[in-house]
Amino acid sequence: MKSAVTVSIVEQARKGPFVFHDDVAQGCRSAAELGFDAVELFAPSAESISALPLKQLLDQNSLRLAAVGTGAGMVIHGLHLCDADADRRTRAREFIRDIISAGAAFQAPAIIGSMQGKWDAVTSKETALEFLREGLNDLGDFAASLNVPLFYEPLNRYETNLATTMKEGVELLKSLQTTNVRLLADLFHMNIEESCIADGIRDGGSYIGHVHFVDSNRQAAGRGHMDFQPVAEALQEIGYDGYASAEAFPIPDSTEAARQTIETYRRVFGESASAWWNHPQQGM
Ligand code: LER
Ligand code: MN
Repeated sequence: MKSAVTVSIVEQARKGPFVFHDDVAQGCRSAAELGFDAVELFAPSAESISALPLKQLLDQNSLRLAAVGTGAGMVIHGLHLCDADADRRTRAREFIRDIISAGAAFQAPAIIGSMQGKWDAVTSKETALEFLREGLNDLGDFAASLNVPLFYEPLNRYETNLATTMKEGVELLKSLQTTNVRLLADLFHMNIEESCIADGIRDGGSYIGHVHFVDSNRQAAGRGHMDFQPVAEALQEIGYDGYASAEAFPIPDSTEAARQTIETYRRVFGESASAWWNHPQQGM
């Protein structure tokens, strides 16, 4: 298990659930000071990632890049993979493809969350799922060619109507030709959609490649009413060894949200748990 914290440089997402905003250098410094292993970056475009002195900032702070978000394609351009318009679907894919490349330069997988889109009055559920599968197959194989997985994130019902639970996510992944797509388990979405969050983690099992570590109210872990102990146990049970990445509002401020996250992370995935994760054979 490794810890990560989100940094957004998307102006239009200034009110979004990201711990650090606007300044990647400051975000990296704070993340390193608090002892995070990595940062997760939400950027307006692939070009804006390439324009950053990211390698230098990561190296200076001994951080890794955990993942890169693609949601700016939706937030800024209104693009998504299920658009009824074929040209806009192509543009959505190109936007994601470029971010996959930018992330892969740092061995960081890209995340498809809001870019998955929704079905609606124009595009039926079956057609939307077909579009989504086409997109995931294409982008999953492209990511494989760059030696990174691609993360697909089930979202709550207010943000998508395609896959909202881990079980539906697994079904979707099983229906793909590509085997390079992994699930992102976001605890905030799971708190809304799963009957039991720990069972949802078990449903996702070995398909889970990334975790958004956040509380029930989208605030930093420890500031809501989520019981993290069963979640940690379920993650241990499935042998999860990816990132727990804080995708939370900067409440009361960025530094305090990050500090509370890492404190909760250490409490629930404490010493013995990390030893288990580092040496799973001893715990089995
Ligand atoms: C993206 O990771 C996500 O969880 C969205 O709900 C953020 O708005
Ligand atoms: Mn998320």
